[in-house]
Amino acid sequence: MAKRALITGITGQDGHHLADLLHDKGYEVYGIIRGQYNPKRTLLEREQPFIKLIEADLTDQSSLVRAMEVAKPDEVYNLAAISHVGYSFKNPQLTADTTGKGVLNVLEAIRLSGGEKTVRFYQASTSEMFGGLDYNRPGEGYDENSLFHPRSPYGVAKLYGHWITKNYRESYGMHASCGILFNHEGEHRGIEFVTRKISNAVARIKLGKQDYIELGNLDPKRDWGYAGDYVEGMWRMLQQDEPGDYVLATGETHTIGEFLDLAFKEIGVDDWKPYVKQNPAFMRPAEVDILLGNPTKAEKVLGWKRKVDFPGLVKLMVTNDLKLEAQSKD
Ligand code: NAP
Ligand code: G4F
Repeated sequence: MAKRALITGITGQDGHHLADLLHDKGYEVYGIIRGQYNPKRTLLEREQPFIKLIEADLTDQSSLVRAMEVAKPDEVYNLAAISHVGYSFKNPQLTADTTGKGVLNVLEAIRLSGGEKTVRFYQASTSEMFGGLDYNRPGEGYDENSLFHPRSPYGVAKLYGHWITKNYRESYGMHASCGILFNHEGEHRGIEFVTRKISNAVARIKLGKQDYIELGNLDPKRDWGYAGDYVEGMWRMLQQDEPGDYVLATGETHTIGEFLDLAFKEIGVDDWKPYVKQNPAFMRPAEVDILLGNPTKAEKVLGWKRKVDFPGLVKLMVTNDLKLEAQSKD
């Protein structure tokens, strides 16, 4: 019998990669889609017709119970969230309801539908929970035992999701695991995130469709990996006999300036400064200055290792956007 997986956040970047991975492994894949008209539905139905879509919303408990009853999953991957840090400052309550309490709604839906002893659960925790402020482990990076100090409504909401998942593991013996994932990017990354915003703008500048790009703070450093590598780690967490928490990261950190260097070099531009303007609108009330992860536990226990390195990631993203922009008229 094929295993069955239910993915929340199916229209997002990680949902796309994870659905492909599970489909390739022979799973029956169910995905939760929200809204009475979701513009991403058509694309999803065209590119990934194997996904069985269920209309539900993370803020509507009854819709999640129904999703559990329809999908009857062996594994639930909770990827849905308000995931943009800047947006979370402007919509903090929506972020708390979705990114925080939404996790509780999924866990309760599993229990209410009788799955607490049989269903395996993955929670999308994040390096944003560390916050960068207490960074005191030079060269080592944050690991599963590091202190949390979230710096945004998003990070705070994710910390609730992280702890309620651990609480359900300890209270009800659920096979519930948290992946503390550092930034991961790629061809399916939303245009609102800095890496894709840059790769898209670089492609448009090369094709004469755009003159410059407006960005916020260029100093922060991130541990950037490739999303396709990270969904493999999510799956491996749920194949363990025991649930647990794992950091997935590359162990390298780079500034946005370094991303710009490599991205513009892809189109033959050595100095990007004439093409970049700073706009305070893209700055945040509080910033996470540096993120660097230590994936030793995941490497040892899960046998997980990232495959795509930083230059490879930038190249992949710019190449993809050059192709897409060459095909589109606007
Ligand atoms: P993403 O592209 O922003 O996708 C977010 C998904 O959540 C979308 O499918 C969105 O659906 C869905 N969603 C939002 N509100 C919802 C609601 N009320 N009910 C149901 N679905 C809802 O995020 P991602 O990059 O794939 O990340 C996946 C998860 O990992 C997120 O939880 C994120 O916070 C976490 N994470 C990401 C990273 C990273 O670097 N990518 C790192 C650590 C953790 P719509 O299409 O309808 O908006
Ligand atoms: O690309 P970002 O928006 O990603 P951020 O804030 O690191 O969050 C992402 O990674 C987290 C894991 O650590 C996830 F949990 C979260 O869901 C999301 O996927 O911003 C990266 C950096 C920030 O320091 C931001 O201030 O880039 C800086 N930045 C500078 N200019 C910008 C811009 N970010 C965006 N989005 N847009 C700009 O114009």
